[in-house]
Amino acid sequence: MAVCLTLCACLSLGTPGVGKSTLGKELASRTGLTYISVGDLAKEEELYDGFDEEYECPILDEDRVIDELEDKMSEGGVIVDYHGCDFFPEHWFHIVFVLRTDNSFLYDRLESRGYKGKKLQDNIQCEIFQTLYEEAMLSYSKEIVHQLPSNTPEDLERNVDQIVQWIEQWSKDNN
Ligand code: DAT
Repeated sequence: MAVCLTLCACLSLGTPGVGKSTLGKELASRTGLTYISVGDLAKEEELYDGFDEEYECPILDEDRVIDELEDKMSEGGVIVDYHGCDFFPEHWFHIVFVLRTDNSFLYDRLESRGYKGKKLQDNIQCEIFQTLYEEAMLSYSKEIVHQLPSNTPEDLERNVDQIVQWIEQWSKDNN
């Protein structure tokens, strides 16, 4: 008998440097879900629509990103990593987690990534004003949005364990 499983889809959100890709890759190796970095996908497929001189970064072509991800999302079983979320269809995700990092840790991580000046300050402000957490709370049902601290390796370990448990529970409840 064929069994059709509904696969959980997770969205990992947060300011650059909070640890989304580190967490997403670790989760993928623990759960067998597929890790998708929207930033990497955009780079590989050149899903851009111009260049933002002020923020020194290419502008994401959100419609093309949605088109590109549509098939994978309908299969499910993915962990999507991106800093923002307001352009994703709401029904794509079953669990949304927003990683949060204290300024002192985030400052060092972004500085060692080569961020400086306005770009560094803007990203720190983005974290202080919890911009992406609020975007997530406006874009998804509040019950599926979870805020997680991401300051230390111990936080990372705890977050992975917790999310693995959520995914297992979600799979039991929905299959
Ligand atoms: P993001 O994908 O959000 O931009 P990242 O996964 O590349 O962030 O992590 C940025 C840096 O911080 C990288 O050197 C790994 C480190 N890091 C990530 N999560 C951490 C944690 N919980 N504790 C300590 N360092 C962490």
